[in-house]
Amino acid sequence: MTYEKTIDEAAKPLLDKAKKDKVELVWDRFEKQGDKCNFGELGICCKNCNMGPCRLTHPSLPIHLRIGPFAVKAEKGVCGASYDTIVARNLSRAIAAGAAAHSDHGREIAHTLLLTSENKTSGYEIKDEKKLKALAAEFGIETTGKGKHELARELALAVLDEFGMIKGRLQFVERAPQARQKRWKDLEITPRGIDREIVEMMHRTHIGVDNDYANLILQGLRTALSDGWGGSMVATELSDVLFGTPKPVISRVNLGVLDEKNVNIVVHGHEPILSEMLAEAVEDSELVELAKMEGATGINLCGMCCTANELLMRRGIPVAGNFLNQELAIVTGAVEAMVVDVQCIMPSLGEVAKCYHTLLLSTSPKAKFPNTEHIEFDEEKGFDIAKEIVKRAILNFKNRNPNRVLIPSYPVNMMAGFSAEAIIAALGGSLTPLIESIKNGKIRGIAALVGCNNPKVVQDKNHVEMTKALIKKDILVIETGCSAIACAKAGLLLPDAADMAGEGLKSICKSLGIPPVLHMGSCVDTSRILVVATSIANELGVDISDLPVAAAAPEWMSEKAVSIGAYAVASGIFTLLGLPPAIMGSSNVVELLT
Ligand code: BF8
Repeated sequence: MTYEKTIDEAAKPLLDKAKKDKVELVWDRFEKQGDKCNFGELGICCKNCNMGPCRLTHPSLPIHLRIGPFAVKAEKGVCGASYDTIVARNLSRAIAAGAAAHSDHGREIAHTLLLTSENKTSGYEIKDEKKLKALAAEFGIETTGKGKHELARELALAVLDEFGMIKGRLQFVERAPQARQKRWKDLEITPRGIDREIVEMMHRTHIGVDNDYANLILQGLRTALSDGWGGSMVATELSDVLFGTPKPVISRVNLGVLDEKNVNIVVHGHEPILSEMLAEAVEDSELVELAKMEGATGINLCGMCCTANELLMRRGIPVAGNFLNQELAIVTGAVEAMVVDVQCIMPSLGEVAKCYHTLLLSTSPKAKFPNTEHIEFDEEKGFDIAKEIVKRAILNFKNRNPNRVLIPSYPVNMMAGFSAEAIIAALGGSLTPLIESIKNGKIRGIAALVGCNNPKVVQDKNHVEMTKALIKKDILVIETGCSAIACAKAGLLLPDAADMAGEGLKSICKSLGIPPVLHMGSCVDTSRILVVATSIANELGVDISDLPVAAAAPEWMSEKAVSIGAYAVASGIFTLLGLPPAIMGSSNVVELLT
């Protein structure tokens, strides 16, 4: 392969090892795809009914697709759908899929809270009672004289109600600045119910329903808002109630966190329901003893992708990597078990695991994978199932072939755990010092970097280069998801990284002992960024769009990132995408979105 694949130094030796071990990786499959489909890239291919698939001609298509025997001459789909309709429908469906992923995650957390309040779970407890009370009050629940389980039950039921549409608007919408709420109301895009917006989006994009591109995009924005101010915000807030609100923690990152002497378990995916129980199970004294009896020093749990972020933020558990590192973790030959739940898990992992001794375990009834053993997770027996998984990993230690192990030996240190509450605490109890620093020019603004890796670009390079350029210009950077992991690997999540910042930002970071790049959590925790932006706007009595706040997804690839981008725009945040979405086939849609 001729192109550079990654700037992650720990990943590079494993690319060579994969080649030697004859393991096909994401970059190999990317190359095999060859040139991308021109119609797909422009967003002018429609598969929404069986009169198609339809493709439209376009001036930017290569000549052989416009002239000659294979030319596509149609300027409308069979049903009459125009460029604008097809592009808007495709984009809106991507938003709906991304919003569904985040929101279903939120539903699972709410359901776990409900079961916990009814003493029907094993291993879970309510860790942040202060937040439980505050949220209950926000939902209009009488809190006096009620125990935590009673309150948790009422809150969980109220939140589960947000998925339908009995109230007619989401509770957290009221957190937004008044001017923003008015804008949504005027445009008739105030989200009414989490599931409702997603279902309506799917309905409208069925053949012969909504064919007006602007109307489709407006519903796309309402669907995205039901994610940012609904499903994702629910996931974050209730996870904090159950598992604790993050505070600053020190940890380590990159594939070097795998340990040659320990049983290595990598938990990969998104929902903390599973990973939190695994984190408890690896501390079980009988299991630690068993690991020693099997010849290991102990058990090393580490995370991959957003599950990693969840465990890191609340427990300081080390992070093995971000999206494009997942196959390479297995290529180390040192992973006894990789345990997955939902989202961003490559279906290739089973094939990769077959080349080594790694036990690949799926756990969600929603997500099964080829060449993977399924151990279904169930909150009602959460701790027992987690112990069973850890035991299986320990018993697999003897199957590791030391001659096939390669662990890069240099993990990077990092500081994470910056929830909105932790940022306020770091500032001494209020956002005023941050606002004053922006007013007096020491900090020139805030940039939120989010989203994925994508083999279309060199892994982590856009995230890291953009972050370095921003902090140098005295712009505070806040990050979530794979973006935060990318910058952590590059050493930017350390207080010492302030030396790379401009003088103003550097002086603030040094005085507070914080990095110039703040890790705010997993992808659903991008809702924390909305909370911070809203708090600043409300304190100043302005709209979010009046603030020097911008967002970017420099290496995005998932539909969840499309939903995040859309809710950032609809929330009034100037937003940049590092790679173009498939909208260039409609100049009207491009103009509307930009
Ligand atoms: O939800 S940043 S690759 S891991 S989609 Fe996935 Fe993208 Fe990573 Fe987390 Ni978010």
